[in-house]
Amino acid sequence: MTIETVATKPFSDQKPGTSGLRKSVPVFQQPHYLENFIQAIFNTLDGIEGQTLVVGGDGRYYNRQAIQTILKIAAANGIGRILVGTDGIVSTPAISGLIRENNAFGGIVLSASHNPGGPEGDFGIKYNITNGGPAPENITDAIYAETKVISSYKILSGADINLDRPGSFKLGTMDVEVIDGVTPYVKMMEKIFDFDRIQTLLTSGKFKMCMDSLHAVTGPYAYALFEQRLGAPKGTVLNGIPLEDFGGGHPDPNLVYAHDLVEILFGQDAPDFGAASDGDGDRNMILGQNFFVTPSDSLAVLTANAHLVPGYQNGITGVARSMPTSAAADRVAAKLGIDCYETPTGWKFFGNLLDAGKATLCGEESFGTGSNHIREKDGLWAVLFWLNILAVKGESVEEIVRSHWQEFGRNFYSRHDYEEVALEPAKEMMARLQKLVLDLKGQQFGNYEVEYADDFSYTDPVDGSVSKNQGIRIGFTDGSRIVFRLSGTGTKGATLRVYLESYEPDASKHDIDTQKALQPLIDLAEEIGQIRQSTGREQPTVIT
Ligand code: VG1
Ligand code: CO
Repeated sequence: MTIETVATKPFSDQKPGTSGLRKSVPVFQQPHYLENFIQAIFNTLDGIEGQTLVVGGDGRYYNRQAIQTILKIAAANGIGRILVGTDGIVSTPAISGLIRENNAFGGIVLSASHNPGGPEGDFGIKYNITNGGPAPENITDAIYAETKVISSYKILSGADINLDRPGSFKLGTMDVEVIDGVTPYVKMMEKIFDFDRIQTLLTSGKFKMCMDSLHAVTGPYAYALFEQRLGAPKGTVLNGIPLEDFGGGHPDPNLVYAHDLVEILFGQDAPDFGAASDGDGDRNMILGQNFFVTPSDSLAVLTANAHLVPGYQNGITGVARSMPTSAAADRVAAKLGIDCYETPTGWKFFGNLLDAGKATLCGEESFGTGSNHIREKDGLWAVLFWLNILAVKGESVEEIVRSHWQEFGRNFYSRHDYEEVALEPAKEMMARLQKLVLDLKGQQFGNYEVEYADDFSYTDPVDGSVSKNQGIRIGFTDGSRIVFRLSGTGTKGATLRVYLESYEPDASKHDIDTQKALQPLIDLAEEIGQIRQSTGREQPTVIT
């Protein structure tokens, strides 16, 4: 085996977004495209020679080929050891756990998460650091700078490694260990949750659950956890076999893309509990019988009930949520007397808070929840957390959420997405809003008075780093909010996200339909944002 040095030219579009570099598969398949980015990662990281890395992906199309290439580039760059999942498949939360347990230097996560897969679908790469979490902006910026000047990469010539089953191999001087990614994850969950109580619930004959893995990465984990370890009947896990194109679906666990599960939970003889996860297993959707739990409410409910879970029974130090996530968790934090942090969108911003012990639980409105057990959001962890609460409380999902609203008030919340709209008008719209917010404070719109308006800027309380331009926030004196931001994970045109929130303390009004309750704010968002004109769309593509 010899090390080749291959001459290359930079690509101008390798800037990582909210969660790594995401592009369509044909873009990644261009000669040198993947190689450049991987070499740029290795060029950027000091002291990586001789170290251990964890590599795995969500199993989507191009996962296997990409892993073989990454292994050969790693070997040529003097990496000491690589742990890679069987078939190259490991969920994002499981990789985060493996990096931590094995004291690895970092990891390479191959996923475009909730974006569709297949030959014309999307692919993605993300670098995770020693704490198991996504690289912070100073590192992703440095990697991007490197991609703009790269002139060569190193690669080992040689045969592919057999990833079909666990085993140990040598690639040049580098050790490659093909490992089972599922068992360590199940063990980690056993340490956090009360498996005995959950098992009693799932085998009682009085409680039925459905877990839809959407033909993505969590299938093997869900079978091992729910059907094997916890005794739920066969058939509990739906779409549990990972497919390269996710069966042609959109592996995004929301009311639109997980519609089969939604139909089951809102149909006749519906199960008591339903859940779904996304392409790489870090997102979750929680449903009760005829009931949808918004991710923002889910974070608040988990925070309020954390003491019921063995892993958090001694209390939690704080909670963190991304800026567009509703303030439901803030109300719980205030009552518990713990800190609540508001960060920009993207899990990488939670890493420092978790490392410093400032936050124990974190969440995003985009169906992401997690804790200090790893440094990624964790879909199945959230499902187990809900099961643990249900097992202890003996109430239904709906009862738990309704009594939560009674106690804390209800934050009506919805996100309107305008997917794949033209880029330039979307950018112009944001530029216009950036100017507009400068003097919105104090202005009156009908019944609403603007309390604050800005382009969100975040100063990390641990390392002092500043992240600007993280989305337009317009907050009103009654606790309502409108947020506008452009997605950093889409791969075609622009995706505009409009986040709407209002607060209702009066329990007699908690039954109003969410879109109706938010209608005045939806109208106001149109008035201020001129969304129709900027997007050329009459309606959002996805409402959650
Ligand atoms: C979206 C979500 C964000 C999430 C990110 C990655 O980003 O809004 O909350 O962290 O996806 O999720 P954006 O920039 O498109 O709004 V995942 O499941 O890719 O790891
Ligand atoms: Co994901």
